[in-house]
Amino acid sequence: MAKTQFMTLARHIIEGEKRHPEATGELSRLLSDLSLAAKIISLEVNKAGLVDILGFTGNNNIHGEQVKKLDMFAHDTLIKAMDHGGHFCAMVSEEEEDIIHIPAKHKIGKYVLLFDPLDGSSNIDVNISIGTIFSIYKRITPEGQPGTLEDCLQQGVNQIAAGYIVYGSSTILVYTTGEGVHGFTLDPSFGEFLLSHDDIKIPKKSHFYSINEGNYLYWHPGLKKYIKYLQEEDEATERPYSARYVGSMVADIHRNLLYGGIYMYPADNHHPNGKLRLMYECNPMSFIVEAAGGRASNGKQRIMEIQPESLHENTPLFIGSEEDVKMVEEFMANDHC
Ligand code: P6P
Repeated sequence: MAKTQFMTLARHIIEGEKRHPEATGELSRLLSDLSLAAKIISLEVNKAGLVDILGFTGNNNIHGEQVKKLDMFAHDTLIKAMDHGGHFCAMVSEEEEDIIHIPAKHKIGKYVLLFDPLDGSSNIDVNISIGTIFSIYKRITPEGQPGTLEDCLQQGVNQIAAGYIVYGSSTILVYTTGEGVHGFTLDPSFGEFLLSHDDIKIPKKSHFYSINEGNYLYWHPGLKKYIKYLQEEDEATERPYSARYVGSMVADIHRNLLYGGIYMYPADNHHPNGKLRLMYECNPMSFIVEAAGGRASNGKQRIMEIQPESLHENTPLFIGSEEDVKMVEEFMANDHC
């Protein structure tokens, strides 16, 4: 694709679809609708400190976590932006226990959207980057009727598109349809996402690692040995690695995507299946990282090959530079517990 100035997200998606004669153009419309929601959320996130939407709603989400107003704003904004375009038969959000069905007055579409409206929201009040994550599948049940759990609980390998928006020093939307990973930076002066990171490739090996070392005592012995290995001095293997942990997975993985690195949220004594959610956090981020040449597993199995059993199930996650993820898998395999 010719690299031109002012390559907008909409144009990039359309040009990508031109390579597929069978494309209906629906995916480009769907992703454009999603980018509108991202602009609205970005506006609120970037002025959260100035208006009274900080602090807790006093409500808890289904995971018992206190919900910040901005979480619900992002959740509501995404639903309002996506429920009437005729794209979807069902949606799933971290903030909603059950499937979100399309209102009867709207056309039922052939896709399923799963999303985490605002990941890392505990960082909102301290001005640390947070993000929206989305995952898109084609339905597998007959068209024309409401989507079902079967449509939503598909393996990650079935995703047709995935992406995230990171609200940081700038707002960047990164997406993949499986043909490369592309980043677009929002120009707030005229409200367009412009291509800024074309065809991102994650370095095969890195010298950054991201993990909450406060949980060290609870880790698998092999993981303990791996982290200690990273902290040893060896110039040839660029050790010691640098520790980078934002407390916001989207921010950590975005950095690792560009610079190389491994992000880990393992199972531990407090989180027997890890903390992160398979369907709307780990699968989409895995689709993106693998499309950029990286690797994503639960320590033993490719994330995108896990057969989901429930909408909000957790999974351990090791994701990033291919050689780094392979190495931590080896350390844990060699130290059975
Ligand atoms: P901990 C945010 O709540 C999140 O889901 C990820 O974005 C982040 O990396 C992780 O949890 C932080 O969890 O237990 O290290 O505070």
